[in-house]
Amino acid sequence: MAQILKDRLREKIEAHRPRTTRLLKEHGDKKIGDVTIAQAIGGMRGVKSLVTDISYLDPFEGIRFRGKTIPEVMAALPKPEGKDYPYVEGFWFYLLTGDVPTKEEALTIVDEFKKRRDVPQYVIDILRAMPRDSHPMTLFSAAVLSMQRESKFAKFYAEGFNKMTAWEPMFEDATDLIAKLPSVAAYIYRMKYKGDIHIPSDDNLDLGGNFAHMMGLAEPYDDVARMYFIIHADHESGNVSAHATHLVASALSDAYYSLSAGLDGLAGPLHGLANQEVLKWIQNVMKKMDGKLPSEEEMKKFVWETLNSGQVIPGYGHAVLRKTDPRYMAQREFALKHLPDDPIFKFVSRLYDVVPDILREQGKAKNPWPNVDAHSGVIQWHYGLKEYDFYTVLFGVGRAIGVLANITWDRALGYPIERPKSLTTDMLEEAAGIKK
Ligand code: CMX
Repeated sequence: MAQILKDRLREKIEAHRPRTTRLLKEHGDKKIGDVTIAQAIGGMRGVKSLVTDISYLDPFEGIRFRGKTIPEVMAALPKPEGKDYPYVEGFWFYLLTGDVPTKEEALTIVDEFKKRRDVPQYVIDILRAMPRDSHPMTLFSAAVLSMQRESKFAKFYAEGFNKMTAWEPMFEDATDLIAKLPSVAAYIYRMKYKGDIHIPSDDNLDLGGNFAHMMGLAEPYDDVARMYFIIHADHESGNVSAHATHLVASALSDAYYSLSAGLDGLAGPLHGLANQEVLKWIQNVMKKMDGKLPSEEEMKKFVWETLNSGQVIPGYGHAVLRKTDPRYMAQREFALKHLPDDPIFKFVSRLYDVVPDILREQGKAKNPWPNVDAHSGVIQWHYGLKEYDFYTVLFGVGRAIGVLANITWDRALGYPIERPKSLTTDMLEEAAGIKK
């Protein structure tokens, strides 16, 4: 058991519960916003109706994890010797508790994950039985769902549910899942793209290092993995993957059912799948240009062609952000340091030069700036991970950390089953005064 983390988490939960109880009992009728007809029809954009303390997304500043920006998180958390990015295991500790772990504490979680990372044989059998041309996200989500029989929460519920301690088996399931996901992802990758030749995990390595090793990718890919999983972990709870995970968990479904649902949402092209779409788009342009970097004028032409054909520019725009995504900037800084001359990086930079002005000129997108997905493929491609339909799985491994921290806390605070209210179009027309 991850005892240090579990004990710390218990302290935090016990200190936090009275805050939620008091808000509900004494201030439950205070308003935090009104809902407009546009919000009801338009995907509930901006409706304040979710609570999470794991991260907060400011439209202009971007994400803060437990109050810290991405650069602050990277600077504060303990790192493996000689590495630029922190232990993912320490980040899990931090997201759950809000406390920056010592290196010793982070290493306890490293050890804990090592004990839990083996994937049951039946999961491998299921993956092997699925058509080899299934999308990697389908394989990934199916693998997560297939492990549901391992759920400690489901067992706990079947044996008699206790609301006060329900977070404990949820935490156990979450820990099991985060430990296993890199092994599942690497298995899918090697099965699908690397001749079905697999690399066993190395017990001397942390999660990021071992993932790079199992993927067969050399240093500094270990640091790429650490950075990538951390920056993708959480983006408040209203985005599709986080919200889907939270929604399913609210029915007292366990972490396996919930995460699988979240991953299914992540696989949509307007959400996590955009990272593969960006690379696909760039490859198309590269083919048309015979590998040559387009001039600004030529690039503008390609962007307009995409818009005029009714498609979105993948990697640009956001439902909440109104400036360049700090997750984009974190990757851009990495690229400037490690791969400034990479031809695809130059493509991505040229896009950054032209797309915001074009989207402004088109006048539709509320945010013309790049999001995380505009940059993530370049670094993967540079280090040899060129199978871009795998990129969303990498996003999924990272996203799991945030959404599983969230649903552990959902259980701790006893959040109820989610059930917003629907209205009919007639009712909206009545509210608008169009119809009596
Ligand atoms: N290219 C072209 N048009 C865009 C656009 C883009 N990148 N972003 C938004 N628009 C359009 C929308 O399609 C919408 O058009 P309609 O009025 O014709 O329906 C209009 O601008 C208004 O949209 P919005 O309010 O600015 O954006 P939403 O909150 O509705 O959607 C998002 C947000 C991310 C889905 C959208 O910006 C988009 O489709 N971007 C491209 C896909 C992408 O990069 N997704 C990844 C987001 C990050 C992640 O979750 O991983």
